[in-house]
This record gives sequence, structure tokens and C-alpha cells, in this order.
Amino acid sequence: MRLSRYFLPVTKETPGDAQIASHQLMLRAGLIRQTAVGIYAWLPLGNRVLRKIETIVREEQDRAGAVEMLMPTIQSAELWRESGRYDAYGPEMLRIRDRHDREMLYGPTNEEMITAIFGASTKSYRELPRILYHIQWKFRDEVRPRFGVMRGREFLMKDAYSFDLDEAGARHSYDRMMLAYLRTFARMGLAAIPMQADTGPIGGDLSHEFIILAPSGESEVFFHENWEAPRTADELAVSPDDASALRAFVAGLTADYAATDEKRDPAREVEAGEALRTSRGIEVGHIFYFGTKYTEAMGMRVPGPDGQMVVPEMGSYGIGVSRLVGAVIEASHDANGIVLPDAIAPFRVALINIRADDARCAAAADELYRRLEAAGVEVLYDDRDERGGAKFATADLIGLPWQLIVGPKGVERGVVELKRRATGERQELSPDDALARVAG
Ligand code: 5CA
Repeated sequence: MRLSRYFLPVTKETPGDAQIASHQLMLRAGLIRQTAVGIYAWLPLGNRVLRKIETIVREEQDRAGAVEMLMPTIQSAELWRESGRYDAYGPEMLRIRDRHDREMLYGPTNEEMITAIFGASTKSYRELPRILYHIQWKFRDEVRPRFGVMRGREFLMKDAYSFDLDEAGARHSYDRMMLAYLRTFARMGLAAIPMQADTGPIGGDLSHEFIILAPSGESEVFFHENWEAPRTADELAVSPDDASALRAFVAGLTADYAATDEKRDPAREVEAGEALRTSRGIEVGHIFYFGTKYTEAMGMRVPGPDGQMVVPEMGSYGIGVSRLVGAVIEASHDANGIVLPDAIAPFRVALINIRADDARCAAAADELYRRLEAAGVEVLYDDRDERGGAKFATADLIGLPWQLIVGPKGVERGVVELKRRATGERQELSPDDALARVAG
């Protein structure tokens, strides 16, 4: 992509109404624009980050055995009356009337809808277990939308729903999602800690929030210091299909104490002793096991193996996909801007021609651009007629993992400069070597 044809409205000034670094940087680096309180447009660069995150989430859901579908954003009030949540949900629900005066709502979550759809078509215990998910926009009329996409009103969520015949099955589904979540966050370079959590309006008694430690986080959390050395995706290679091996693995992982403020356990904190840590944290995911709460209320029953009717056991599993963009940036930035992890970078390389008016520089940079594209390396080529300084500042601000810099002196000697954004490390290399390096 040539920057001269892109839409990347970066700004120098820090927006006054943005309180935390990730929100300021997302605005300054041209990732998002607010269009109404708590509602954001995703500009081209932000949209690419969002899609990268979505892809990792999707790959890990698929690996866990979940099946993707897509449900609408607008739901009928009727559905929510069946579960009793239409009134219980309160002012966070955006209620809408259509031209026939029918009561509708913009979905804050989808337990009712999936139970209605899956329940109506499931006729036998042989069709269970299943885990279904979608990645769809939600709306919650938050009292205090803040921190940009971190607590928005409209936000993108991955929500999965499991249906099982019995509690043992439901716990296996829960473990599948626990593993998928740990892998998802590890792949994004995030150390997310699963913490025992409150269930709020979703219900049930078994629940974990996945928390990233950050001073600007909204939750107060308590945990054993062992969580400070998080697992990498490679250490999470267990198969999701072997229920007992997976149970043992998850039990081992979650043996160390970790709880949100509402779920503190004084006895376990005494046990942790000197190793007890406290911090602020950002909730990036939340999983729930709530048994038959919705299937019971909505009348879902299937004939079991010996003819008796079974009310399926459910869980639901959410990831804040749009919140993650803010959370990753909150966890990874410096004084010059965003530092994006390779796995979710919108482009891998910023190719910078520092002298657009120099024919030899332009030819060398054009050639590198052509070769990068041919090699399938995602590149944002700063071919604009701007000062070198401004181009460097933009490249640092948007935080692509690599900067490939073409200047007149280097061109003379047949070299280009390669800079790693995260470390600031610079190297002079031949164009061939630089290409091999960034393509690796
Ligand atoms: N139905 C369940 C699981 S599918 C559910 O809705 N869970 S939740 O309420 O915990 O939301 C799931 C995730 O969505 C949260 O962990 C958080 O990462 C994200 N989220 C929730 N509210 C917001 C918000 N206002 N802005 C951005 N992300 C949010």
C-alpha cells in the first residue's frame, strides 16, 4: 500500500479528552475516530489491526472445535421476555421500536437467540455437544463510556455458546474455551491471567475473567506471583479433545491463586503469603458456565440416550475483540508511539523513502516496494513528498514492527537501513538481505 493513496490522518497533538495512552495513541495514529459518545469508526489502519485480532480469535475458536456462524445485531424483545432478561437487563439495553411499534433491541449478548435457534433444530442427544460462535457488534448503553474502544457503547465481541448433555460435558467445553483463550492471548503477545470472577447479568456460578495487568485497568485484581511468568502459545499445545488430559492441564495451570475484587478468598491469600500480588487489570475475555439457566427458561429439551428428556447444560464465552486493540496498545507502547506485536500488526514493514524528490532514491524504494509485495510481505510505503523527519515520526507513531529506510547515501553504497521498532536497533544491509530479514 502506498501511503500517498491511503487514509492515515495522524496528528501531533494529544487529544485533550483522551485520558489513557492507548486511547490517545489510537486517535493520534489514525486508527479510530469517535462518531458519537462511545461509538467509533475504524479507519483503515485500525480496521486492519481489528481484522488481525479477529483472525487469531477465529483460528483458536476453530482449533477448540467451535463452529462459526453469524447472528444479527438487532433482536426482538419477545426473545428476551422468554428468559426474563428483558426487564432484568435494565438501562444498558438499547431498546428500539420498529414502524409497526414492535419492540426490538440492539443485542448486548446472544444467549437467548442462540438457545432459540439451536434449540428449535436439535432433536436428539446425538446432536450434542456443540459449541457455536460468532464475531459480531454489540451495544451496551454504558453509564460511563471511556478510554476509547476499551469501554465503548458499540463494540465487537466474539461470543461462543456451548450445549452439553451433562455437567461433565459442560465442564469439558469450559476447559476447551479456557485453553483457546490462553492460546489466543499468548499469540497476541499478551499475558492474560484467568481469574475467578463474578457472573453479573449472565448468571451461573463458575466463571473466569481474563485479565491483562495495566495501571490504567478498571478492575482491581489479586494473584500469586507465579502468574508473572506467563505461558507461551508453545506451552499450551495440549489437545482440546482429550477431556481428562485437558482437565489435568487446566487444573495445573489455574492452581495458583488469581481472583478479581468480588471473588477474593482470604484463606487463599494467607496461603499465598509473600507471593500475593495486587494490581489493576483490563478484562479482555470472560467465560461462564451457567448450567440450564437459559435452556430451562426457554424450554429447550432433547430426548436422551434412554428416552428421558434432557435439558442441555450451557456456557457462554466472550472476547472483547475491539477492546483488545486498546489493551494491546496499552501494554505495548513507548514515548514515540505504538509498538505493535508482529502477530497483529496491520502491515509488517514501513518502507520509507526519505528523499521523494531524488530520482535514484525513488527508483530504489519503488523496486523494494515491488519486491516486498511480490514476496507477500505486507508493506506500507511512505512515498509522499514529505520531510524525512515527519516520515520517521509517523512510522514510530503507528508502530509497524519493521522500518526499511531508503536514503541517498545508502543508495550510493548499495545499502538500506533496517530498524526494528520495538528495540530501536538499526542495521545497514543490502536490499537482498533486508528483504530476507523482514520476510522471515
Ligand atoms: N455473553 C457473555 C459471554 S459471550 C458476555 O457478554 N460476557 S461479558 O459481558 O463479559 O463480555 C465479554 C467481553 O466483551 C468482556 O470480557 C470485554 O472484553 C468485552 N466488553 C464488554 N463490555 C464492553 C464494552 N463496553 N466495551 C468494549 N468491550 C466490552
